[in-house]
Amino acid sequence: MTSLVEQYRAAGSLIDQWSRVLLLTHERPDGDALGCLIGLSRMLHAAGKDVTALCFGAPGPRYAKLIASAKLTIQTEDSLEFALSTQHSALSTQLDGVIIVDTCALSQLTPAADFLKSKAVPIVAIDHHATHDDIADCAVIDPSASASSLQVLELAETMAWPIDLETATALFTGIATDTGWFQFSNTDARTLQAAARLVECGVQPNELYQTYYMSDKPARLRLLGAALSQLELHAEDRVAVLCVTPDLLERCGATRADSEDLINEPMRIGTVEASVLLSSLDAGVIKVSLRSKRFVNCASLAAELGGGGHERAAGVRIKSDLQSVKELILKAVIEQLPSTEATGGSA
Ligand SMILES: [Mn+2]
Repeated sequence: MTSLVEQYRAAGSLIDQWSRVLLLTHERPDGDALGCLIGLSRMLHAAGKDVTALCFGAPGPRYAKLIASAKLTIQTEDSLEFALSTQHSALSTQLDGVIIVDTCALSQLTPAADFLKSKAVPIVAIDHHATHDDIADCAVIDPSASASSLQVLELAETMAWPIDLETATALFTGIATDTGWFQFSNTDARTLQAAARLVECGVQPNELYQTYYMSDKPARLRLLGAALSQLELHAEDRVAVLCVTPDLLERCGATRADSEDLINEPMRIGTVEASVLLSSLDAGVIKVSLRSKRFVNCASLAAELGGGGHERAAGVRIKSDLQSVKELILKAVIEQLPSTEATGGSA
């Protein structure tokens, strides 16, 4: 078993040899995905490398300032889609390596899946998810890390890559958002110590909090209110279900990005053990997000249905109608709950 430091050194040494690097992360990138993408691309750019960071899907509006401050052009998939889908060998002549961050699952990298499977270019993966595919030549997979941005920070420190304020801000963003601003169960000493090192670099946590959580547009709050007004509680109020449909988004003048973190709201209810968010996407696909407090293993539940994630937070996409998916997920979640007598709950 190689130590974490040795794994970082192996990944870092490989990256150090590359001059043209493509950075990839999961579809619909969150704060951690963007933190890794922006942090890594700044550090590699500063080292004189030619870096392309590719986002599949637009980042949430709250991260506009982070992306702008990083002076980074995050390309959308359109610009490279043709190359990823059809020109693997041509792309391999333009790239020395690919770094995948905050995922290592082909199902979350659909537009690049064929390219990655072609093994045309060496792949490094930095990920903290329990479920992953065997696609990387060199992988640092660490489910005990609260965020991939924490892994990127540790990688940078291991390799002595300089970390400037914007890089530190990006990595702090990733760590803070993946831990629910240091509230979730993944917030450990390693996380807080890493956050402290980033604050020593000049990061201003309060300013970032204002930017990310106190800068919502009215449409987002309208969506929150509308979704919560239809909140369903099942199994003695222990399972909460929220649904976001295109119709609801339209009524609120909101976009899908506005539903980020919506799933955490029902967790405020004392009795709620698990929260389920069902979002209907195009082409009859339902995106299922899962969160749990203690008993429900979201990762295994999602994995059984073809998705993945962490024990307390996971997701899966299912091609079916909303009602069928709701019934399927509710049954699976409730099966994992202990009897109410065992938890001391009232019947
Ligand atoms: Mn993450």
